[in-house]
Amino acid sequence: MFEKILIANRGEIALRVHRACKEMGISTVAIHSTADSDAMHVRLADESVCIGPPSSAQSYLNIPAIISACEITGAQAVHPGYGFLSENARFAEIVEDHGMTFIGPKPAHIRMMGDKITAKEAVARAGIPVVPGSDGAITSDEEAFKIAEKIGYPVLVKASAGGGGRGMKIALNKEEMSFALSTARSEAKNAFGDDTVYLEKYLSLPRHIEIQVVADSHGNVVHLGERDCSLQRRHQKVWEEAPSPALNASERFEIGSVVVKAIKALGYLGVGTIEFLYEDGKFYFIEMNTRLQVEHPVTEAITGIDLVREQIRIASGLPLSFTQDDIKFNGVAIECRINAEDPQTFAPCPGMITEFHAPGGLGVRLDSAIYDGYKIPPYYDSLIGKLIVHGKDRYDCLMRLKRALSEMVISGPKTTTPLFLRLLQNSDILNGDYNIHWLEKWLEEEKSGQ
Ligand code: MV4
Repeated sequence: MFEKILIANRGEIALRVHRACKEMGISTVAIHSTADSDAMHVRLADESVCIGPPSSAQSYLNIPAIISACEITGAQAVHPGYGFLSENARFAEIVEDHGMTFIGPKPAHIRMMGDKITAKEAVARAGIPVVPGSDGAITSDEEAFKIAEKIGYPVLVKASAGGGGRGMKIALNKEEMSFALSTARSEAKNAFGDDTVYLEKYLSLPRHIEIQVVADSHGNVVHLGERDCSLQRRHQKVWEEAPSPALNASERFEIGSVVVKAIKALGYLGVGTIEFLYEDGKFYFIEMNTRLQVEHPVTEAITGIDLVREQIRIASGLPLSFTQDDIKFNGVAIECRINAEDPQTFAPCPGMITEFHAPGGLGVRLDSAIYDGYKIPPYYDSLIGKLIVHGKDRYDCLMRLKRALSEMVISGPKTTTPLFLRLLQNSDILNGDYNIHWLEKWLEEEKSGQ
């Protein structure tokens, strides 16, 4: 087992990883920008290294500076958290080339899943159901027309280098196709330097349901059920829950078995998430994430598995500490992302936290790196905390969520907390009756005073 791990991240996820390390008797190295000298992840770590100025490009994305920090401190492994360098295959390779362990999947798998066409081809071959569409890249308008006629309009043009919704264009009919193709191409070229696009049947009102998997280096693969992440705004998740209100136990078993078989066939290692659109009782693969995800705690709540601990064990060559039969899904968990943003306009609100009181009690977890007097810097993501509540059933969980949100005090910058209290008054939310477009539609209606 590693004796020292460098945590190549900041904020709540750096704390999350630090906590797992400490419980395993591992010492931690924090890295930070000059804007984060007073950050909690720096205060808690056993050692810290300042790696550059505030901008992410010069600090948390600065590979030479991070490798130097590893060498100076003698860290044996690097945990990338989420975001930043977590899905950068080149970074994973460089870490390994310097004789250290990257706590994550093999670079080849990170690269494969980073390209959406390669990812879709690979998972389809491994038996995962995908959205009907083109076999790989679209090379001409004529080819696109042919495929669209076959699968039926509306269709979606997607960028292969994309993900997270960037470079996506819908075509409702043949007349809109050429324009959708050319704008998707030019957006993709601009954003990613790669104008490769592919075509999919457009699913109109699906849910976003993702399956958590864990795979060790001994050939063991286990799924930890699903998370429903349909409540999003501009491709940013806002509320996540497990299990999905839309699935029953046999559907869960069915998709879980398909995914486990595929992950084995792919020879995947580490934690991973397979994202699906779910419509009319059917699953359609869209993307695979090769990192620990923001919303991993809802899965931890209902399974009792510490996902970061498992990541570290897997990276050091140990087997999973459980089998599929050990996994029992217990109750319901919901996560609310607390952002330092105006709850109406979603404009970022950095600044000083003048008062902070964390909610607590049975079934309540707050993952956050804020404290009284902490000044939220303007340079990074606006996520300042995740409130995760767990209850014996969905009703219990919703009541507990309302209680915990009402207890929480964060003064100074505006936060998205009031948004969740309003959502909890909505019958669709209480019934679990929502899809990927529900939240934006509701926000639109609220704004116009309906
Ligand atoms: C889709 C889709 C409908 N049909 N693919 C958006 C981000 C990227 N991960 C995939 N996305 C979508 N792909 C087909 N064939 C609708 C979306 C989509 C979406 C997906 C998940 C969560 C929120 C979303 C919001 C808008 C569109």
